[in-house]
Amino acid sequence: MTYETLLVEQIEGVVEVTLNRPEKYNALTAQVAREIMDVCKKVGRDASMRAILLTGAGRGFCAGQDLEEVDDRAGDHSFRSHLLKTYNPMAMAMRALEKPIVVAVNGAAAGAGFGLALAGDIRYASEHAKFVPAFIGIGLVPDTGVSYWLPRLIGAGRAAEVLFSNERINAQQAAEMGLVNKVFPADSFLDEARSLAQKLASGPTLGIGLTKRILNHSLGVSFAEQIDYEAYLQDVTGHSADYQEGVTAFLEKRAPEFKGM
Ligand code: T3D
Repeated sequence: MTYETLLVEQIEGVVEVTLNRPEKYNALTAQVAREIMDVCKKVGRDASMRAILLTGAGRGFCAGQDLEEVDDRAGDHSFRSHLLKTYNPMAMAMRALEKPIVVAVNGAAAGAGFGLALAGDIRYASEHAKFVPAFIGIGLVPDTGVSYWLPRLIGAGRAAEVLFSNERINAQQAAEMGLVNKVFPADSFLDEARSLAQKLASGPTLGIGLTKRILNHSLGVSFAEQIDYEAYLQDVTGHSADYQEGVTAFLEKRAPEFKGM
């Protein structure tokens, strides 16, 4: 797969996506958003692609909107329309993809780049990672789902504090708050993230994908609706080859070989 702004490589079942504008801290443009959406579409359609690993080239993970690219902020520029065409569908494509997305946060994740990191499922951080809201620093409200995930991950009061004050969060603080799952030394963190992505890719990826769907569903419904939805999807996974293999392997006391179907 060839892209202008991304490096994309399939390694066994994992599609490794590297944001590749290092001189700009991998700042976002409409093209980057389009390319991420395209990767999600391809991965969604290809059974051999069972997980995504997303990271950034160079020192930054993603600095949010490329502030040098927007040339008509005054006048008729519609910020709303820009988001509806770019970062909203990008974040939706990542959430809707029923395959796991591991985000390896190598450096600064700012503004919409913070949202990009939060749109993945599991975040591993290098000790050099930092999360920078950035929006209020330039007088904007959050976008790309930051105002959705932040209160859910760190609590409403803490989210208000971080977003109002544009507080920079370092890797250790991010782990303590639950923004990232784990922090590793810079020289080993990518291997750790790769190893997690490979492990997920060789797991029961139908079940993982539907678990992602079930978690998404839980965010907007009552307890009664959620357990009803669990029962519905349990029926789907219960009739899968992976379920048969999982139970057979357990009874035969061997490791299961999941196919993701
Ligand atoms: O405006 C609209 O269209 C609305 C869209 C909104 C969506 C958003 O994402 S709003 C938020 C936009 N992002 C920001 O405001 C972040 C701005 N950048 C920073 O705050 C810092 O650069 C970082 C926290 C990301 C990193 O800090 P640090 O100290 O590690 O690095 P640095 O020296 O500030 O930046 C390194 C280089 O990246 C530098 O280039 P240079 O001087 O080496 O040539 C810097 O200009 C460049 N860079 C960083 N962020 C951006 C950027 N270039 C373009 N756009 C950026 N957003």
